[in-house]
Amino acid sequence: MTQPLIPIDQCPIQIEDDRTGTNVETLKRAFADNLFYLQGKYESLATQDDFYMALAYTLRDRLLSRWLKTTKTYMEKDVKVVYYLSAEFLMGRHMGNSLINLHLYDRVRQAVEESGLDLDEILEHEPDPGLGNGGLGRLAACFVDSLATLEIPAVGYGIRYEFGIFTQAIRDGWQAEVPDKWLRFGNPWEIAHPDQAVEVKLGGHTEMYHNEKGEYKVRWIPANRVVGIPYDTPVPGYDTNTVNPLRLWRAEASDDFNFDAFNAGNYDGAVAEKMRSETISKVLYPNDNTPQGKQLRLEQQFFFVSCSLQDIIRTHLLRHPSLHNLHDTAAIQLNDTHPAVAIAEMMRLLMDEHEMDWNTAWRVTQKTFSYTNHTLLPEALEKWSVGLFEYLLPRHLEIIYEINRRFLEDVKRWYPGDDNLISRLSLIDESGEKYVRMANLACVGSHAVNGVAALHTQLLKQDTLRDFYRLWPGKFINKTNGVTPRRWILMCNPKLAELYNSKIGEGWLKDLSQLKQLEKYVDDPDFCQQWREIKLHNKRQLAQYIWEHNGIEVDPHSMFDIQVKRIHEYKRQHLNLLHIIALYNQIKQNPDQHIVPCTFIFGGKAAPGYFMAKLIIKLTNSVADVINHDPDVRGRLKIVFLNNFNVSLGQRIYPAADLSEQVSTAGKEASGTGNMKFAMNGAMTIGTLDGANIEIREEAGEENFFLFGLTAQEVADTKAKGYNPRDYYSSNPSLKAVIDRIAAGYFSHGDKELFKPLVDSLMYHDQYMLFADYQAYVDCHKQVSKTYSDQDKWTRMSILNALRMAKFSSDRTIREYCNEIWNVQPVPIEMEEYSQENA
Ligand code: BZD
Repeated sequence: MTQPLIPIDQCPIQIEDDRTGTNVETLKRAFADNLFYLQGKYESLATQDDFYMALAYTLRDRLLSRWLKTTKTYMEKDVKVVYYLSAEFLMGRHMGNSLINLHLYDRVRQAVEESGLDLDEILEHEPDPGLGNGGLGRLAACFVDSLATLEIPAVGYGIRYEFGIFTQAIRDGWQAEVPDKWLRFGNPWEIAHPDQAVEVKLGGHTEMYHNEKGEYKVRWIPANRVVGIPYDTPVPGYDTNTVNPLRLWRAEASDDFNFDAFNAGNYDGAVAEKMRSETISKVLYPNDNTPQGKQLRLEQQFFFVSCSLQDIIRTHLLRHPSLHNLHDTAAIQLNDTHPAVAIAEMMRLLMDEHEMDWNTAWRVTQKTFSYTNHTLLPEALEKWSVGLFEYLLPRHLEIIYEINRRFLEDVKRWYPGDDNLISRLSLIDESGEKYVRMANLACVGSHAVNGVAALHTQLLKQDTLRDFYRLWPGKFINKTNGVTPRRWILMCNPKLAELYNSKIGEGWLKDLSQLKQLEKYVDDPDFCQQWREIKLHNKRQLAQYIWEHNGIEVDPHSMFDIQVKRIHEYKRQHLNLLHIIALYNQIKQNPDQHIVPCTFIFGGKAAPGYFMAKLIIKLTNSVADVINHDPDVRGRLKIVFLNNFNVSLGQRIYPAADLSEQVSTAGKEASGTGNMKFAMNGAMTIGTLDGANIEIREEAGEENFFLFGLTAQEVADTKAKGYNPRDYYSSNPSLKAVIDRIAAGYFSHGDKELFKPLVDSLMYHDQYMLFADYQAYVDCHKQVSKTYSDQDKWTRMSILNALRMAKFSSDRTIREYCNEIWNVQPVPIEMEEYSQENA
């Protein structure tokens, strides 16, 4: 007699087999098995990529039982889920993270070594998935790590770009962009789910019709349809069973569309159309803080938003008969305005596809959404031309007009006669060509709006979103950013983590405030000695990397003064350069004077179309060329531009820094998160009162922070009075000498034209007020040098910085979002008992 079939999810799970077992022998067997059966290679012919792939599958297998159990638990318990919508997730490499979060580092290392291989080499073989530009995308990655670690039901929704952020090469000192083919060898971490594909409409027109109840309804007749295929990547929590999905959508042409064209005999046309559809998820736009206004970008935004909302609604309807209570099962976060079209798409789905009336749909939408703003730069606020919007999303434009009409009616009632207020609040900018203002849409459609550092939120309330704050003060809330201590301490600085573990155990990894217990060691000579040795070790490793990649020899005992981040005028990499040139001028005047040996390290990508940012890179390399080779300098100053700054390079850099450069014009950097990574790894900060620097200084203690420069208020006041950079130039001989040297072609083989645009921009505009802050910066650096010369004092300050950064764990940030915005609770995942061996 045949056995009755047991439903698959009720099958007793075999907990110790070649796909789940975690003893060294099993791991070795699984690794060999994957090499043979998945890579199709004998060990003798396998490449490093094969080994990497085989090991990645070995780890993914070990995540799967927890992953499936997590999904099943969420369904059964019908929990509220956080949906984090972000056009970017800058995840960094997965393998090291999985090893850490599965607690498998040591055993896998042993298994790999006993197989005659080197784990570090294999780890280096993983491509760094660059599906983001910078801070905003990396923040999303830290957030999904913390969500899983805190056992919060969550899904990250985004785009599976075939090409991530370009690889940066440096040719003749200039940035060159090389495409990033990160999927070339396949991606072992993701699982595609074509069964859950969804259709997305684009273009066309709308029409009215009567439904069966005799009501007027609108339907959208699209000109084109594309299909979104979801690819899921596991996001494991640290020291929990929770494994949440990161669900990224890939665009594919819809079959019936091609079929029609094909049947009509238009084969070329069908293929061309197919390719056009598929370009939607081809490439990440490499601009940060400068919107592009390109049709394809709007298509990308709408594509992933529509896929994600349809998926969220499908999930809800599996457990609930209607969408009236969607906000009880879903909290949707908009990571900047890139997904803000979701407000209109949700309204459309609820009304046109699920028969909800306007008022109910609007209530549900507002209760479901919340919005994070990441920028104060006015030019970076996204707006889409009404013409383009209408062409691509005709139904959404109608809905936005209707939201606007109702919203402005309310405003007129609340503030009668204030026409200026109306035109500022309107979702449509009508000052010239008409635009849809995405930040306004996001504010109106959300129940919470947050900035990403205290000052940033305050400035949003005061300036950028002032009028909305006046209407709804209760909507605005600050959520200071954070970063995950798993990747940004444990993974990147294992020796520091080991020191912490040896004193207080591993609890700090989930509760960073435990590091405060270590403050009692700040005067303990042994501890301080170990601290210095760890820093020196990390600096030696970076020096080795610099030698191998740049051919520059740097002294690990010199001060490592580092600025790594996107290249942008407001971030003022060129202020750093002005200071370096000032030091050089001093040496040229008096080659024998004492200066503290210093290695200045830069890294960061410029948007390909941002000429001034690219010129700053060229100037950095040109200054490096001259100074590094000048015999008068005698190696006391070295300048290094590390190309292709990305997450994995960051992991080498932050732990090796003595000094972290956070020198943006006050009021311009929303938060910064690199500043947090540096400080957590024991770097001192030289910085302005901008973004989260202010809070870092508060936490570290003001005596442990090198502060300089105008405040945001002073910047505004100085501008208002009429700022003239030439006054600073003429009255400051040091500044004049620096600028004159650049202008004279000293760093450009006598070519006076090369850096003229940069010099002129400073002399005649200086929008970011480098000249106003120059002297304060140079003076502050003198303090830094003096302090660095007293190694005991420096060590003490470094230790206190690192130990006092608990506030900047993204776990703290996420707890606040959970309690104050999302209203979600942890849901622990119970696993069946593991065998003794795994315990
Ligand atoms: O977001 C950054 C801000 O500049 C930082 O101050 C802040 O710390 C982080 C995280 O909140 N913004 C971005 O990184 N923005 C982008 O990358 C971006 C990308 C595309 C379009 C516009 C901006």
